[in-house]
Amino acid sequence: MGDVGDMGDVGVAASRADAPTPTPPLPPSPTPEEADRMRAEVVAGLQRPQKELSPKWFYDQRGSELFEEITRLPEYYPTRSERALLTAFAPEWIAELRPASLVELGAGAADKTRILLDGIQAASPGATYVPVDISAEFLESAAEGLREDYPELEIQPLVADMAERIRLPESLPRPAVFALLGSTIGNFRPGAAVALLARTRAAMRDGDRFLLGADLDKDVDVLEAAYNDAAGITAAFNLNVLHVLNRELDADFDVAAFRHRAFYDRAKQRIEMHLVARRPVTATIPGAGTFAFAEGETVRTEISCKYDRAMIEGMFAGAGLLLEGWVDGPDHVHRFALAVGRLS
Ligand code: AVI
Repeated sequence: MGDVGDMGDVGVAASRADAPTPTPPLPPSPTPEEADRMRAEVVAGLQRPQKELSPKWFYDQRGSELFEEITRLPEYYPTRSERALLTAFAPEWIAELRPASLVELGAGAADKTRILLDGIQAASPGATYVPVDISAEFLESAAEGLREDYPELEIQPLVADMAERIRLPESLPRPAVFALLGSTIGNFRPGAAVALLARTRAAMRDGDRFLLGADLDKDVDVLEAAYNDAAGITAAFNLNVLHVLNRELDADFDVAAFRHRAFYDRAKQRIEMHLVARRPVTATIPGAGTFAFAEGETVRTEISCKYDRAMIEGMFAGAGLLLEGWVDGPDHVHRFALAVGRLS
């Protein structure tokens, strides 16, 4: 019980997704072992035919701030769409279900979390909230604020990386809602997404529910605008990964030699974000070597999958979950979905 297990290539990206906090945490400097692991992962990605970097490296303090800005951009509809759906549907659903606990994977100080907590405090005073995040600092500051605002709730933050094993409290009160919001799931490849769901399912018992927030396939212009905002915040967020590598690995990426590119791959139903070399350029990572980028060559930094109901149902089935509930909206142009699963 309580073992959500390895979740593959998810990392910090998933744990922070759509969980903007008023004062993003200062991530601790990596230990030598963490730096070694990061170097090895970065090198493996840069040696692939399509060079790749994990989106988990986006989220240092600056990256977290930029992501928070993204969620408020006029073009970036997912946060607003999900909030509208949660506001419309979560209170009644929670009042009926009366969960004794909420486990939020990728914890939130965000207002979407508060929509759920408002409902839970009203329906089940004394319920437990387990926010799960990789950053102890983030969790502590978020938990402090929440304890003041939700005195009726038992708040038990859990520091864990969704990419690693997550051990839930043995005594987690049931029924529990396991929530994965913000379309965090979209940053996983399909196999890893099903693995994440399956491992979450392994922590669930009869009567528990899984609440997924997932972005939906839609008009390409709407999608591409969301990842190519006019203010250039997403571009800065994308390029920030190079600053992270320079700082954490003492690398010498010339950030100005790269530009942001995001496009929708309709066949794969996913946004891809890349960094494009503006000119031939090399970057050295001490202890790992020198990497050459031809002019126009790209490094893929993120995928963001966009689903339809059948895809979510299929992923749930692959993970041993039954799709019990579905709402989408709030309008046709900015469609997002909340999907509810239970053990099948
Ligand atoms: C965190 N994640 C769900 C965001 C997304 O939309 O895939 C990350 C993001 N990347 C660019 N803009 C937002």
